[in-house]
Amino acid sequence: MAIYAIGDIQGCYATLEALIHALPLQGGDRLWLAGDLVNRGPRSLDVLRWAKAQGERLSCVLGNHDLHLLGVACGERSLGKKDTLLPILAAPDRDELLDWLAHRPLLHREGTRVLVHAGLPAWWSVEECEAVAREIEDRLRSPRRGRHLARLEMLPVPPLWTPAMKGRARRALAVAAFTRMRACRLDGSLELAPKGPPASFAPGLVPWFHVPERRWRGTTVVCGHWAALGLVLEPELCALDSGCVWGQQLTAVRLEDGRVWQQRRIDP
Ligand SMILES: [Mn+2]
Repeated sequence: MAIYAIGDIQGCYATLEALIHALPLQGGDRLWLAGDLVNRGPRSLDVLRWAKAQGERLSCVLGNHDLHLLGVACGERSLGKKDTLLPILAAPDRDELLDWLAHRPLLHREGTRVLVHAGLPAWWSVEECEAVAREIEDRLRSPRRGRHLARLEMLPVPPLWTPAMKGRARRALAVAAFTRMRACRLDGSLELAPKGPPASFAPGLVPWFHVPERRWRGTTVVCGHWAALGLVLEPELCALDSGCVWGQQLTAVRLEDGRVWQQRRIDP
């Protein structure tokens, strides 16, 4: 039984189909998706329908674009010029799809492996990350999802967690870390602006997974979100966003042996 982890699909359904077709999937094998199933690419609706139909063999986490879709659908956020979410919002099965999406976790853990869209903040252990993820997920599944989403999106988030930080501020910071983080200062505090590769960072900034005192050590983090970073496989990191939606590759990695499959974007 193998787990195939796939990076940010962002509506590139034809590319996803081709990649899945190339995988030597056998009965009992499973799929992990690193989030951002939707937006920017042309066929987000097909991606959502496909993912929902996979049932128990698929585990996927929420990315920033998935949260944006949920926010737009309940009227708490506006569509941006580059968004390609209208076919979902107009679909006859939109409510089932959005409800399925809202029930995806922010963080999925199996043993020493964690699936999360952007990464884990240095200041929490894996167990602490899981606990705050569960708090947020409960709120996303409640009838007042829109209100909770609006509160989570309140910016600016404080960049660094302290034990005095509880409740909504702690949850907003956790969502920023789990779904948007790339660069951190050496103390682990978030710097959300830089989007480029680590080599372009200002002095004093490091990738989130290289903060020296990271409490989640001992875990392999499977993630996406950072196209400019590209595919990175390290003992504690499996970073999967290889820029499919930007005309590059959609990547799958078999977690058991690190074997890689890639499919160049074929969506128009
Ligand atoms: Mn993302």
